[in-house]
Formats: sequence, C-alpha cells, structure tokens
Amino acid sequence: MPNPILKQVSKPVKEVTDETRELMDDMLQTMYAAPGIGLAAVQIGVPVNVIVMDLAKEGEKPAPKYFVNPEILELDEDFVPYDEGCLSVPDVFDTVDRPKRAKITYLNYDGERVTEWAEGLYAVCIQHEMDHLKGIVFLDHLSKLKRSRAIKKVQKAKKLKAAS
Ligand code: K2U
Ligand code: ZN
Repeated sequence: MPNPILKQVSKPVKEVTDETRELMDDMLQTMYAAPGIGLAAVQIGVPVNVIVMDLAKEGEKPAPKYFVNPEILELDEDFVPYDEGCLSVPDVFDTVDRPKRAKITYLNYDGERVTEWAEGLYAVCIQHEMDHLKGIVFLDHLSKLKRSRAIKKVQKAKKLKAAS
C-alpha cells in the first residue's frame, strides 16, 4: 500500500470461457487459503471484472459464488457500518459505511445472467469487491488521517517482515 496494481481499473470480460472458469477456480482456492470471504481478480494481479465469494460460515458446506462483469443497478438510501478488512491491506480493520442493500446483475460460472438483491454481509462484501474493480480500496472511504495511519502501519509491518 499504496500499490499501483490495486489502483488499476479492471476491464470487462468478453465472454465466460473455460479460461474464465479456470481463473475463478484459482481465485477461489486463493481466497480459501487466505482465508477470506471474497476476492477480486485484480488482487491476484489480473485486472478483469471477475469476483469470487463464499459467505458460508466455519463448518457449513462451502457456497461459492462467481461474478463476471458485475454491475450495481440500485443502492438502498440507508447506510450501515461494518468493520472491514482487506486481504491486500493486511491487519488493518476500520469501520466503513455502505448502502444496506444493493441490486446487482452479473454473469455466473456458466455465463448465465443473474439479477438479485444483496443484503447483510453479502451487500458489504460485493460492494467491497466491486470497489476493487474500480481501483478503490476500503481505506479510500476513510478520513485522510485514518487512511495515512493505516498505510504507515502496513508499510512498517512490511519493513519488519522484510528485515526478519
Ligand atoms: O477483497 C478482499 O480483500 C476480501 C475481503 C472481503 C471482505 C472485506 C470486508 C468485509 C467483507 C468482506 C476479505 O474476505 S477480508 C477477511 C474477512 C473475513 C470475514 C469477514 C470479513 C472480512
Ligand atoms: Zn479487499
């Protein structure tokens, strides 16, 4: 942080092919290994509009979701706070206010069109991931002071890690 890769604006995918599915399978494995509950392709250095997610809790059957070229159609006026983290900004957590619900449309793993409302953690996560596709990291929603403190913390941790 700040990492130019994360600031890239990702490009739409022309069509969902076996190559797209292979990328999503790889992303899902990476996400489970982190562990995380969502991942945008740009976070593994591939700036394309692809997101994977699995909101299943510990011990529940995995419920992977795949999003190709996702778009937000509508956002709720009400905002709710959530203590967010990010796999690309390790060990930093802070409260971000986001619309409570979001109507989204996307192509699924098989390239079929899905349009649905997301709420709860699903709404938080999909908005966090779709920010990544626009080169936005959750820190960009924080105050300048909080953002600069978070970046210093990540950079210090990185130096320590490099030194150790
Ligand atoms: O994009 C990412 O960095 C993945 C995030 C997704 C996420 C961030 C904030 C709120 C919801 C989802 C990682 O999953 S961060 C790890 C995590 C795990 C459980 C709940 C919240 C965050
Ligand atoms: Zn993130």
